[in-house]
Amino acid sequence: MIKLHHLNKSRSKRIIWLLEELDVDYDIIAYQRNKETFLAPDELKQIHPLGKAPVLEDNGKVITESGAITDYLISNYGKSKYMPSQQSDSYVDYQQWLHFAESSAMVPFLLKLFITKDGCKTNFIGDYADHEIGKILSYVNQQLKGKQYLVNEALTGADFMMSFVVEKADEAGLLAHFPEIKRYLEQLKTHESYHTANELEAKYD
Ligand SMILES: N[C@@H](CCC(=O)N[C@@H](CS)C(=O)NCC(=O)O)C(=O)O
Repeated sequence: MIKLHHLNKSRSKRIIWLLEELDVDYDIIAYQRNKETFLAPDELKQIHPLGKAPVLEDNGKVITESGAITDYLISNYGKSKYMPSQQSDSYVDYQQWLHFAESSAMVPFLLKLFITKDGCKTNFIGDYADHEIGKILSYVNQQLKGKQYLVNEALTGADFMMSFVVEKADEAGLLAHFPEIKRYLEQLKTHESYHTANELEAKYD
């Protein structure tokens, strides 16, 4: 049975909608935000170290990120509906919207939300950012243990996506306590194309 770990007032609502539309059997495991910090309760970390919702469990797999969950559910339970064929042009549009919803579109909304919360006792923006960066780097560091790359021990799209995050953390001097990430960054640098990209970036700067 599919399990959805759902946090109140959160992105997991979109997954509830999708599960309903797909008409699959599932259970909701509900969590409540802390009323002051608006963060998820620690129990959510028992299912995934980041302690963020939504989290989906299916067939022994734990899946995070609402975009990835959406892709997974539609690929596995969509009965060839809800996504264009991978060979079509519209598949590219589809992927763009999937990623856009959680990146470019969300950033200004989150900023707005944080501004409304700043000034409260918890000094929301600064504390939240430090706390989240630490959490995210610890998670990535732990995921990289014993691995050269993020997925399948080969260079994949995941590494191209994550290279920017890791470089920014390095530039900000945040990697001193994250040796696996430092080693991973060195691994990315073994690819000639990585350096070609840096040279091209410099050329066009
Ligand atoms: N990009 C992630 C975002 C996950 C996320 O930040 N979820 C929020 C709820 S909308 C959360 O769990 N916040 C509570 C916390 O960080 O403690 C996704 O799309 O699933």
